[in-house]
Amino acid sequence: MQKKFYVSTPIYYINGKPSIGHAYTTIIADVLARYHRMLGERVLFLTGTDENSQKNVEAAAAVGKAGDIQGYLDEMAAIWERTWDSLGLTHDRFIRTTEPAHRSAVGTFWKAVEANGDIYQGAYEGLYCKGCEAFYSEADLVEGKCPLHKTAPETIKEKNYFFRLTKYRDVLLEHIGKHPEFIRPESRRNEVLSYVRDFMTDISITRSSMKWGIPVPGDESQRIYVWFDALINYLTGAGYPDANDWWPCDLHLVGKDIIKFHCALWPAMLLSAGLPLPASVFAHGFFTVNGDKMSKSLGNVIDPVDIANQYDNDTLRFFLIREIMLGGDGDFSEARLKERYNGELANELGNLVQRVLSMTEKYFDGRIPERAEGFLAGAWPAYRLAMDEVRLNDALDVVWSLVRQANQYVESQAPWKLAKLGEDKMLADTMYVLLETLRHIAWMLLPFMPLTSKRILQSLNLTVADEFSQSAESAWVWGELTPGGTIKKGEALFPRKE
Ligand code: ME8
Repeated sequence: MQKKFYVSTPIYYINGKPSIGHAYTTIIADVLARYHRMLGERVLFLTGTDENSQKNVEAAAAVGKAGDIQGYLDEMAAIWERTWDSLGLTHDRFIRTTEPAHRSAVGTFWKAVEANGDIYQGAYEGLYCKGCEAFYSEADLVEGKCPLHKTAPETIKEKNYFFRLTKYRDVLLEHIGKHPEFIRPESRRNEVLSYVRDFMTDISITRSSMKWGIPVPGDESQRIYVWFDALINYLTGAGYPDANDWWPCDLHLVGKDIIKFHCALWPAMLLSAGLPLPASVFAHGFFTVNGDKMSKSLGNVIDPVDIANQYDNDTLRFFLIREIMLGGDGDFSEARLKERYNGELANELGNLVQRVLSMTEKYFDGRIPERAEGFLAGAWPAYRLAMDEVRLNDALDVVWSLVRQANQYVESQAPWKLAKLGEDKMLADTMYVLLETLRHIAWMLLPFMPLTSKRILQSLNLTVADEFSQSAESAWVWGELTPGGTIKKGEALFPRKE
C-alpha cells in the first residue's frame, strides 16, 4: 500500500502579514512534503490561519473594521495564502478556523471530551497575556511583564469551563518517555517533561468576556479558548470527524515557542477524545534579524516576498535552511544571504553546471558520452537518512559536498588538458561522470530548490514533473543518464550579485 505522510505547520495569527519567521516553518514543511512526494508517498501538507484570536479582533478594530471582523479576516487570510502561493509552496490544504467545517469539528470534539468527564465548571482568576493568548503565573513574569511581549498581563476573573489536563499527566510522561521521536529535537523533550511533571495544571478552556470565537456547545454565553480551538485544526484539516487514514499526523512542525501546547495540551486533548496521538512534533528554533529580535516595534520584520523578489524563491529556501541549524536558534542577515548566494550558489553550484555543460558542448558537440563509473558512493543513503530524521542541514551538506567534489574533479582531471593531449577516452569518462553527477545533484535538490532542480534536469534534456505521484527511486541509480543524448546549455543559474 502507498505510504502516507501528513505534515502540518502552526496555523498563524493574521493580525499582520507573514514574516520571514512564518515563512521559515512553512518552507521547511514544503521541503519535507516535496521529499515525501518524491519518495512516491501520498502527502497531506496542511497550513492555515488561526482566526478566533482576540488579537485578530483588535487588529480589525485598529484599521476601522470592528464592525466587520470576518471581512478583515477574509482579506488577511487572502494575503497569507497569496504569500505562500507566490513563494511556490505546495500545501494541499489551507485551513481557516472560521470555516464552518472547523467550527463543527470543534463542536464534535468538545462533546467527546465532555462525554469523557474532562470538562468542569469553575471560577477563574489569572494573569492573561493577549499576545500569547495564555495565562501566566507571577513567577513566569519578568519585572511584572510577559517575557515574550514585554507587556503587563491583564487580570481576568470569570466563570469558565476547565479541562482536566492533570488527569493525563502520568500517561503523557509515560508516552514521552517511551517514544523519543514524539518530541524532537531531544533538547526540547526535557523542557516539556519538566513542565508536565512539575507545573502543569488544569486549564480554563473558555472565556465569558469574549464575543469572538466558537461558542461552547450548549452554553452560548462562553467562547472556546483560542488554543483549544486552534489545535483541533490538525484534525479538521485531515477530515475529522469523518473516518480517514490521514490521522494520526506524522509530523507537526512548530517553533519552540509553542511546544507546550503541542506536546502537553494537544496530546491530552486527543487522549480525552479517544484519538491516537501524532507520531512526532518537531520544534525548530527562533532566529533574530541582524542580531536583533524581529518585532513590529523595532520595525525590522522581514517580508519573505521582498527577499524572494530580490533573489528568487529557491535562494530564499536554500538560505534559510543552510544558514540556520534546524532545531537551534540562528540569525538572518542580508549580508550573509548575499555571501552564500555569490559563494555557494553562483561560484559553486552555478559555475559547476555552467562549466560542465560548456565543456560538453565544446568537446562533444553537446552529446552525452559513453557511461563511466563515478564517485557517488554513499551519498544517497546519507541524504535519505538525514531527510528521514529531519536533519535538513545535513542533507544539504551531502549535496554540497558532491558539488565541491565535482568542482575539484574538474580541476584535477583538467578536461582542457586531456583534450590537448588527445586523451579521448579519459575526457569522455570525465565528462560522463560530471554530467551524471549533475543529474544526481538535481534530484537531491528537488525538495530544497525545485526550480533549480528542474532547470538542471532540463539542461540535461530530462523532463520532470513538479509533483511526483510515483517513486523516483529508479532515477537515483548511477548510469541512468543515456549516452548519445544532447544537453541544452541555458542561462547562468545564479548570476553574481555585486
Ligand atoms: O503561535 N523564528 O501563531 P503565530 C522562527 N496561532 N520561527 C518563527 C519566528 C522567528 N523569528 N517568528 C514566527 C501561533 N515564527 C498560534 C499557533 S497552532 C495550533 C497555533 C513561526 O502567528 C514559528 O513557527 O504567533 C512559530 O511557532 C510560529 O511562527 C508562531 O506563529
